[in-house]
Amino acid sequence: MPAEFEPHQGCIMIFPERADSWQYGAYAARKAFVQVAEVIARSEQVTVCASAGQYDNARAMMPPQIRVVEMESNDAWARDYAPTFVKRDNEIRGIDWGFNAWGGLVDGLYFPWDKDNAMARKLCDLLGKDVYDKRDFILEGGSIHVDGEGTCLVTETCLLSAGRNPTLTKEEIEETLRQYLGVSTIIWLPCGIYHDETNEHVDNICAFVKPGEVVLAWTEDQKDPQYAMSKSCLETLEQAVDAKGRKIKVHKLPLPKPVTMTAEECEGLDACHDEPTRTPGERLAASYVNFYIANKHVVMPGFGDPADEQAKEILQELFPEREVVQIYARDILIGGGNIHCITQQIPEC
Ligand code: KQY
Repeated sequence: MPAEFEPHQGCIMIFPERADSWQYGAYAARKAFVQVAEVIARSEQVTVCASAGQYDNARAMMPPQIRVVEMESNDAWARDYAPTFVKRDNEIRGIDWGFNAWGGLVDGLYFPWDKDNAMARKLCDLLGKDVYDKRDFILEGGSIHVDGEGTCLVTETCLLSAGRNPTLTKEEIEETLRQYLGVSTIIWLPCGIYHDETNEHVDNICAFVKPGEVVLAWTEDQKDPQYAMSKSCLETLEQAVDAKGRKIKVHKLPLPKPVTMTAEECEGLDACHDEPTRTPGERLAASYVNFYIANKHVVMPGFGDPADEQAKEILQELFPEREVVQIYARDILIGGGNIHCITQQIPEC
């Protein structure tokens, strides 16, 4: 699997609409998705999937250079159910993993998820890519990060969760990642971001910025439960050696102050499974690590926090060849993820 910082053919996104994920009919979220798509489309082809009911609206809202296709989904997390693209014999192929809404009937986030689960194959057909069928293994794209040189980062909380692949041992899970992603070294971070409802996807806590170097979400506030979580990840990374035998260089990326749901935002969300989707004061899994590396830009979230600027400066230093663009992403975060979670790159051959 090529790293995200390698050249892309394009990027896949999905137009948001479900009323229990996106407040007030997803109007604000859609505007944020359009901004993300527009920045990415400055340097690579963006394809946006929209339901039949939202196709006209998506086409009208998205700038003309963005391709909009009709494809049904249950929600809008392209990172997690668009194919994971890998390269073999100078050909790009897609992996169709099993998807069960982040934990199925154990601790999944909605039901059903059948349309999401069908997307990877449809997208491979649309893009003319061969597909590896691995639907007997539950994996979301946001739960893996690779360096393109044989190393994969994951979290134990997610990949070993009871709702994913409970019949497989850690070694068997590693073997599947080795076989399908072409990696030889898997670095298991113990956890991710506090209150991350995906069982703490790695793409919210830690990401490669180049081979041998990562950014790690960090807080200096020892009273914050995130402090011990980030510290345990740092300790793992300090002990780790990547597939090429390198020690990992860790760049700390500050976290914003805790971001919590307002009563007004909660009122704008439909219930899910007869229960409130979110409650006032609930902490969201805000992190600047959830950025997308496009061919000429890094698209990162902002939260209206004093740390926005500092996080942007750090990323700009780490990506001197790309322009870092920060997009106010609270309306994406309310859905449960961020810019990395709503995008999936298609690597160049
Ligand atoms: O990859 C993600 N972070 C998506 C989470 C979706 C949660 C559904 N509310």
